[in-house]
Amino acid sequence: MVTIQVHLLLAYLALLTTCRSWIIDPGPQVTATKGEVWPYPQREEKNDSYYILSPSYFHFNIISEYCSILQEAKLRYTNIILKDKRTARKYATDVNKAGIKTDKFVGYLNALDVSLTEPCTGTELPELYMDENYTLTIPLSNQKKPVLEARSIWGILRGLETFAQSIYTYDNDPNLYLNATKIEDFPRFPHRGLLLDTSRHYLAIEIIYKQLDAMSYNKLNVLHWHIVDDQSFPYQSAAFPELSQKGAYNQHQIYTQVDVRSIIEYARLRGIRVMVEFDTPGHTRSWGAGIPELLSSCYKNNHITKQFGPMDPSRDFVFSFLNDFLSEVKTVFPDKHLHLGGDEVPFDCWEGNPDIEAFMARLNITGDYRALQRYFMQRVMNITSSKNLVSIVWEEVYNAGTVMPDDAIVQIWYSQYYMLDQVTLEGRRALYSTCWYLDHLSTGGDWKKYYLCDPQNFNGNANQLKLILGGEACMWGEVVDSQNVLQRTWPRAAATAEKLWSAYEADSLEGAAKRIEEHSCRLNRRGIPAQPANGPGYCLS
Ligand code: CP6
Repeated sequence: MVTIQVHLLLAYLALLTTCRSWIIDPGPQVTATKGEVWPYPQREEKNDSYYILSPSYFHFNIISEYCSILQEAKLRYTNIILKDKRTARKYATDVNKAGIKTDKFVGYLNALDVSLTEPCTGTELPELYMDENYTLTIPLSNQKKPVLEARSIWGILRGLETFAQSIYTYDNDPNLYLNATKIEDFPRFPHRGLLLDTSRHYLAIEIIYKQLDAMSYNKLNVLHWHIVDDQSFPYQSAAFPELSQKGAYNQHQIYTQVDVRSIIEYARLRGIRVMVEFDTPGHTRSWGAGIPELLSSCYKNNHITKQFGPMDPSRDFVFSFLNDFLSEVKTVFPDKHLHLGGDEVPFDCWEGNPDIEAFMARLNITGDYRALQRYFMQRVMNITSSKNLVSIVWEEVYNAGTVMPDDAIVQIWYSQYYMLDQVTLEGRRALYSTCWYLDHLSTGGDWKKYYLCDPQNFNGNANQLKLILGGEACMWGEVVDSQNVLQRTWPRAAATAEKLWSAYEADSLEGAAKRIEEHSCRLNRRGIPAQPANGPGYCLS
């Protein structure tokens, strides 16, 4: 009896203590790190010794020849570092119980040498497989100079981001701090993308700029611009202006040639490729507003209806139009890759259309709509190849058994890892997105489910693994517009960014939670309205 009472008392006390800690210690769910880098660098030797970086003296010292991308980056990062003072929570490791600083003060850091070891003209374009390696050395002794070194301008850009993220400060402290470190960094995958959809909702140019800023803060390097779709055609074509005149939601929500070029240039200066997608033959209803002959008419009980389906493969006009249209696209979008879509092709409007049925009979494929789908995509890919562009297609094109150019890339969006195995076993390159759909919401802190995904989680040999170019976080536009797209993208896409940049076993969920807590606040300070990364907590502005 007595023992039972003792047990009850102990249980009661335990409960009381737990409740008390809930009541009197309502701290953040996850404590943020201080000056940690996101995405996590490949190799880092960090030290407790720290420098003080005085805002009135600090400057970048460029010890290479003139390069305009570098000059512009210097201005941006000078702004970020000096105007955007870090505030991080004070840490027990900084002071011992007597309140004395235990970390070692190395000295004042007034300059970072920036050394680009190979020439840069300032006109270069970011591309697949570009060199993004860099080393950042903040030495243990102030006898040696701190230096950021890279062979290419893209590596310098990534290194400047790392340097800026490493700086921290304290509440009410005018100084900036930086720990001694040696970082040797490079990306795990060459293609690290974010898909934005500007058809379901128009995204203001300023919002696209913010997305590009945020991408550069996460070392993402491809903007997959799903620019048009069924719902609207906001791309203003120079050769076919009727497409946006009739197909855009309205004439305010369009991207002019100047807008598109500005976005591409803004991205280029940050080492980000713009890979545009013109999805065909499905997802094209808005094209029909301007040029109705492109689409197949739907039939019901042998009668034509007012409905339109995918592009009409039976008309030569469709392919000669696409040839002309894609010629323009190639002059506007300088990337060597063109995304042709090819996803979710509905057959119901090809079925019963007498012209299409007759055409299929001529091809000897009566009743085989998949064969017609293959025919369409093959002809479009012949057009892209003839323009020396590399095709990227959604996985349906591959699954339909389409004969593709050897260099065509397959983007997987609904199949699991086994499809990566299948595609790469043929020696074909692949991108993965299945696990990174940002329009799928779950409860707070859902970055973790994105963090647990790895595009090399299949039993492939070394050659297969090399064919995985990376992946993309997809922010489809049905339920996001300029008002909420940034909040919904960040910091969730940051999880994808780290999986695609950092080493296979970069960090635990626990470690990542602390760093993403800091990173999300960092994005806020830099003007990106990222939502809270974890549970309850706070940012110091
Ligand atoms: N739009 C286009 C979409 C989607 C695809 N293509 C999509 C499909 C399913 C989900 C999310 C997005 N909205 N053109 C598929 C690649 Cl769950």
